[in-house]
Amino acid sequence: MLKIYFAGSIRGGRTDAALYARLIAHLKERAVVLTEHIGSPNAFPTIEKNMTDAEIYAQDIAWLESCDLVIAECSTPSLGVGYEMAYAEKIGKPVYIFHDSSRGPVSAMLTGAGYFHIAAYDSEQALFSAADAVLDSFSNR
Ligand code: 6IA
Repeated sequence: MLKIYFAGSIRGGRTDAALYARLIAHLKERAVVLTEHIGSPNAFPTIEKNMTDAEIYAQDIAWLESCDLVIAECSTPSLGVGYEMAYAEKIGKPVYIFHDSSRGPVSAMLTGAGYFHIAAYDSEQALFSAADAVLDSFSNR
């Protein structure tokens, strides 16, 4: 099964946590999501309590190295997600970035890099359809 590294804001702000959870559930119908905790309603701060930051970093880097593709929801800006995007680019993983069109453009460091697949969506259904199209393109490879 396709392995997806899903990236979404944790310490950057949990405004979109419920949306991450719904998107992750949707992706899991067809793929393995290595980082499904990102959508957990309690991801911050309760479930951090058993891991040091160094352990979190090491685990996430290992998952990034082993994934087939990265999907990031970037409507809430996050330093950690930005770091993961740059890391994924350096190791050549395909990265698909989605953001809510009503909440402004994403960083020029992402749009300007020329590496990332970036798509704005105007409804949750549009987001799911766009994600489905990404998965379709991988299953047909
Ligand atoms: O700067 P941020 O915290 O917003 O960065 C969020 C991104 O960094 C996410 O895409 C995650 O992949 C990664 N990240 C940040 N904190 C954690 C974390 N905390 N666990 C896993 N990935 C994290 C502890 C929660 C865990 C024990 C379930």
